[in-house]
Amino acid sequence: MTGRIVKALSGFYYVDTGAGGPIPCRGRGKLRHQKATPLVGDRVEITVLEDGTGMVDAILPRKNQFRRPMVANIDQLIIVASAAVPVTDPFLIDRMAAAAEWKGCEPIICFNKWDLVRAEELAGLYRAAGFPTLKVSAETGEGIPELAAALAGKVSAFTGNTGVGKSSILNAIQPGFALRTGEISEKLGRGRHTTRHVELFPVGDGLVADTPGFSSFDAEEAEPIPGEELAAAFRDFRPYLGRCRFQGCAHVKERGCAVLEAVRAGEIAPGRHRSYVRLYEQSAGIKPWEIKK
Ligand SMILES: Nc1nc2c(ncn2[C@@H]2O[C@H](COP(=O)(O)OP(=O)(O)OP(=O)(O)O)[C@@H](O)[C@H]2O)c(=O)[nH]1
Ligand SMILES: [Mg+2]
Ligand SMILES: [Zn+2]
Repeated sequence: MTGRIVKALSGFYYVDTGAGGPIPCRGRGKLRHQKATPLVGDRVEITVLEDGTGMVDAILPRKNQFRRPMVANIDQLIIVASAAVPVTDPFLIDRMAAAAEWKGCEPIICFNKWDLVRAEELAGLYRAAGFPTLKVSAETGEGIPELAAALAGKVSAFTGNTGVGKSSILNAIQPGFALRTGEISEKLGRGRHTTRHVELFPVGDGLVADTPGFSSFDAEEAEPIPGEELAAAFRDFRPYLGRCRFQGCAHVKERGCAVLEAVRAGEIAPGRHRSYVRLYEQSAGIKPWEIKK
């Protein structure tokens, strides 16, 4: 039988085969020998045993895979951001958007807590950069129908710093989920990790993964993108690529750089370019085996 892993917890992979509930499965030893770790979102072949549990025999080829969050075969990454506590560092948005783009996954920027802070300027910046941008409030329900419409027919994953309201948004879309959400620790300005595992939920004819948020401590732990492929993962840079004076221009501080010219002309937001430079500098330290599309 084939199915999709919808949850991975305590050594079991829960496989949805489309009939009945998800089947708890163990991984076969040979997967370990192939160093293949099944991920939530993986399409897998399983054998169902007499006791109703199963074995994962093989992982079918992936469209893409992420380590932050740990998911595979994602069509859309919903980057949840907040301009209220805990405030999202735009660098995190840029990093996740570039990773999604590079892996062939559509980034959607979703500003939550719109009832508390209407971050029009920031949202406008991302809209101008060419991203689908949503403004929602899990509290009042504002923008939730638009988000639900964007999820239709796709496999999506929520990501964002802990406490931005990923689980709250899912509950707003479908109150029946009753996912646990956590109070923000005001003193620290960041949430505790409330969601502790990745799980895919059906929403209409789509699937959405709730994921644990990242904290400020692992903000530097990136999805590594090779430096020479980074500029193409910034969709607002693309119109200028190939127009620099020097071939192989890094778009950092080179003379005659068309990207830098566009920043000076106000066509590319300076903050987006700063994020690019920060990721470009990090890319120098990437080991080849860390790179996984
Ligand atoms: N005012 C307001 N509060 C919100 C909104 N969305 C979430 N919250 C609150 O923010 C806190 C954190 O929400 P969660 O849904 O647990 O955040 P999360 O992103 O799932 O966090 P992790 O699971 O730790 O990654 C809770 O106290 C929510 O009630 C919103 O749109 N408006
Ligand atoms: Mg959560
Ligand atoms: Zn350049």
